[in-house]
Formats: sequence, structure tokens, C-alpha cells
Amino acid sequence: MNSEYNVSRYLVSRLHEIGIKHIFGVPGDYVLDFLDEVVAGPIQWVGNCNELNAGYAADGYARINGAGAAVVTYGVGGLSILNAVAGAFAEQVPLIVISGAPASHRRESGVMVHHLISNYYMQLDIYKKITIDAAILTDPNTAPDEIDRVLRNCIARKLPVYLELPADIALSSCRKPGELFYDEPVTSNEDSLKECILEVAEKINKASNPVILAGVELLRFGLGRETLKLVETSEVPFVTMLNSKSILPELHPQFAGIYRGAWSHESVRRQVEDSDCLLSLGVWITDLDTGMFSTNLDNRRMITVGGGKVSIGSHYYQQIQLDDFIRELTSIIQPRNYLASHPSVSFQSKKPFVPEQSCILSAPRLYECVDFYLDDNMILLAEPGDAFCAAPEFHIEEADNFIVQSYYCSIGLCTPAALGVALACPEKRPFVLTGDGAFQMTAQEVSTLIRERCPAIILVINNDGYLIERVLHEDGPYNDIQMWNYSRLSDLFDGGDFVIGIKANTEEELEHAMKIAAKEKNKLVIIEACIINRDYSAGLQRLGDTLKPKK
Ligand SMILES: Cc1ncc(C[n+]2csc(CCOP(=O)(O)OP(=O)(O)O)c2C)c(N)n1
Ligand SMILES: [Mg+2]
Repeated sequence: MNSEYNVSRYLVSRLHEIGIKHIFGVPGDYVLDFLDEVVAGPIQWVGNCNELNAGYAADGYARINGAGAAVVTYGVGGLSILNAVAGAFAEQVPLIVISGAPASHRRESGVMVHHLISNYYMQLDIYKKITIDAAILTDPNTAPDEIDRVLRNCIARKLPVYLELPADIALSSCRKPGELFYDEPVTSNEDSLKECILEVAEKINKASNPVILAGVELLRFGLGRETLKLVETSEVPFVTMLNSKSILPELHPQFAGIYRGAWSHESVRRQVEDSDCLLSLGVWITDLDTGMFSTNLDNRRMITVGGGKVSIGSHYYQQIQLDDFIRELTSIIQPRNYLASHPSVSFQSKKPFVPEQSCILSAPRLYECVDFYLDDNMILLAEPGDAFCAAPEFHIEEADNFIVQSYYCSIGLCTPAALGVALACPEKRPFVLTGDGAFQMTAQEVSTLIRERCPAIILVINNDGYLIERVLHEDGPYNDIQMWNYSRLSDLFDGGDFVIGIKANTEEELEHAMKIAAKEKNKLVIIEACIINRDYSAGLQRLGDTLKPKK
């Protein structure tokens, strides 16, 4: 046993080793010894306004960095962060939660202590349902192995994990960290892979209008570059979905658009559904990503890769990993000729935004303006609401410049997630496109963006309440919210010169605001865009048409 190491220091060292440079959270007495080790070590502590926000910030951090971590105290903290962990579990985001806990002798005696729900194992039991691995560190001799196993599972499976650290164990000495062994990656069966690739390559080579459908798992498993190589070697046109938007650059000549069943542009839908060979890579079939399951795909003309297998029409090959499949296919696929390789109708390029004089701002014009001012150095985060209904139309030129939670859809994620994005990727600027309702959920985190000097752009779509709910259902008083003075939020948070707040009611005012945001690269800019007519995007119109009960 090396007395220089205790369980907290061991954990900090491992977190740093797997790439964690910032850790988010809220303190509490059960976790203070651990936090002392954090602040004494190489990881930067980032205190949040509440635990849910810490979880969202760590989620944003993890989506960019490959892993993110949040620290909370027992019960009150551990339960407050749960919605963020559930979202990370649903969306496959590698989020590590560390919770302090009462000392072991308290647990063993079962006495009533502050923050306890009723049973000392209840928090662990809850976490077991929404993480890939969860452990209470009850013994300093076994804690290092448990920490290593839990972190390995987080990284390998890209899913959240949970570590509970009783207050007395935090400073107990333990062995020093040895080499961190990662599990061997799950490999493909070589014979199966070889046979499968020959069949797939032949099918694609013979097809007259093949298409690649690039799904969200490519994003989660960091396979964007490999996929781009496949796309460029094969010269096959490609489409993405809302949850995989910008996994490949959108101004690429082979990009046809975003596919989402009946909600796609007609040209995209025809390109995909009329294809005689659709290669679907790591796609999740969720309601909002498929236009409420309105895809019309013929299995006999599809090759589907994901979940460790490849289905070709009605037969399949097992034990084939997505990364092996892409790499091997790239090595033998024949390039197509230029004309055959290009989408029948390619994604339209950006339109310049020219404001109409004294014209009240409408939602479609707001989105045209945002699209025009988005640039390669920005990472767009779009909230559920009209923002993410409009997002498929944006042109994201660089890969990986877009974040959306389009499956779990928890409103309020994006403002705190922008903090995580800004710290994980300081060379880029987060651009939060949020509804007023979503913003009100977690707006306190603007205060941490200020404290950490993160020069984000936050554009609040002020359409006076929960517009998406008004559109999807008959309206009711439950969709109303308190009107805030969003552009003056900085006064409350004492943002001083670092924050610029601008309110835009007209097209000219919005253009002016976006120009200032683009110019003031080192400032936090909050733009309140007022949509006084409560109009909305064509995307939300389509969603409403699908969901509203037919008369
Ligand atoms: C945490 C959470 N609570 C509630 C919901 C249900 N919900 C979905 S969208 C929405 C309203 C969004 O309003 P706003 O952010 O103003 O966007 P708008 O539709 O007005 O553009 C609500 C309450 C949710 N998705 N997540
Ligand atoms: Mg709204």
C-alpha cells in the first residue's frame, strides 16, 4: 500500500488519465474531502448553480471530449442530477457521476442521517437502472479495481456510470494507479467480415443509385472521419438524420440532405427511398428522427449495419463491428464516376440574409438569419421546440458542429451544455438556439458561463411561451410563462463588460445583433429575438400536421 495515494486522489488521477480536464458539480458535506483532492490536482473544478445543470454541462463536455464528469453530494444532489443522467443513458453519452455518501459506519448502523431517503442502497439502486455500471466504494483495497472497471465501461460503451464515495473512504489510503488497461475492443469475426464485405461491395458496385445513410452511432463512436473516407472513396451520395446532422460536412458535393421520412424534402426522400441500394450505418429509428415513423424503406434494397451485425435484405452476418465494416469496405469499394456519384438534387447552399426595412421579425426569417451567420468556428446547440424543428435546414459546413438531444428531448439542456462545450473546445464558440421556455429551465447557468468567461452566443426565441405545445395540441393556460427581460439578464448576473444583451424585434435589429455577435468574439452575447406573431418554422408545421388529432 502506498500511503501517498488515497481513494480520492486515485480517482482524480484516473479521471485525468481518461481525458477529464474539467469537472462540474455542486459541493455538499459528504463530498468535500474528495473535492479538496480535485482542487489540489490537475482537473479544474467548475461549480454550477444546481446539479441538473452540472449534469447537462458534463453531457455537453462529454459529447465533445469523449467523457465528462460531475460531482454531487448524497441524496439532494444525487437525485437532482438524475434527469441529465437518464438523458445521457438514452442518448449514449459517456457521463461519469461521482456522489459523496455518509460514512460506512453510518451505513452499517442504518441510522437516520441528513440527505438519506430511507435506505442506504436506494441511490445506488436507482443509478443501476440508468447507467452501464455503478458501484459504492466500500473498501479502499478494492476501490481502485472498481474505479478502473467502472471507468473502462463508460469509455468502451459510451454510456453513463456512477461511483458512490462514502465520506470515510474518500481519504483512506490505497494503492497507486498502475497502467490503466482498457478492455480489448470487441472485434469482428474475420471470416464473417470478409464474406460480408465482398457481398456488400458487389451490391454497391452493381447498384445504379446507391445512397449512404449516416446515423448517430457514427457520431457517438467517433467514426466521422472513417465514414468520410468511405463516402469519398466510393463517391456514393450520403444523407444524415437530425440526430446525426453534421457528422459529415454539409457543403460536401455528395451531401443530399437530412432524411426523416415524410418530413424530408421531397428530393431527399426520393433519393433515399428510390435508391436500389441503401447502406444504413449506425442509424437509430426514433419517432422524431423518422418523421413519426413515416419512412418508406424497402428492406430488400437495404444493407443495415449496427448493433454488431449486418443485415442484407432478409439475411444477416453476425459479429461485425461498425468500425471494421467501414474500414474494410473502404479498402475494396470501387469509386463511381462523377455523375453517378452526386445527389440528384444537392443540398441548397446558404442564402444571404438581406433584412427588409422595418419588417417585424418572423420565425422563418429568424432562422434564415441564423443560418447565414453560423460559421465553421461555432458549435450550434438546438433545443427541442421550434429551434430543433428548424435546425435540419441549417448549413453546417464543418463536421461535428451541431449538438441536439433529439431522442430524449429534455428542454433546458443546451445553455448548461454550452458551458461544457466551451470548456471542452475553447477554439470554437457555442451558439445556443433556445426557446424562451427551455431557457427559463436552466437560465442560471448563464452565471457560470460568465464566471468561466465562455464567449457563447445565446439566442432566445421569445415567442411568449411553449409554442410547440400550443401547435401540437389545443392551446391552454399551461403553455404560458412569465415574460422575462432576456437581454438584460446580465444585470442580474453582474456580467459587466463581458456580456452584451440585445433585443431584436425587426429583421434589421436581428441582423445588427448577429453582426455584433460575430464581431465580439470574446464576449458572451445574449440575443432576444421577439416573434410577436408567434409564428414558427415549416418543420414545426409538419410535426403539428402529423400529431394533431385528425378532425
Ligand atoms: C424537461 C422537460 N420538461 C418538459 C418538456 C415538454 N416540452 C417539450 S417542448 C416544451 C416547450 C418548449 O417551449 P420553448 O422552449 O419556449 O420553445 P418553443 O416551442 O416556444 O419554440 C415543453 C414544455 C420537455 N421536453 N422537457
Ligand atoms: Mg417559446
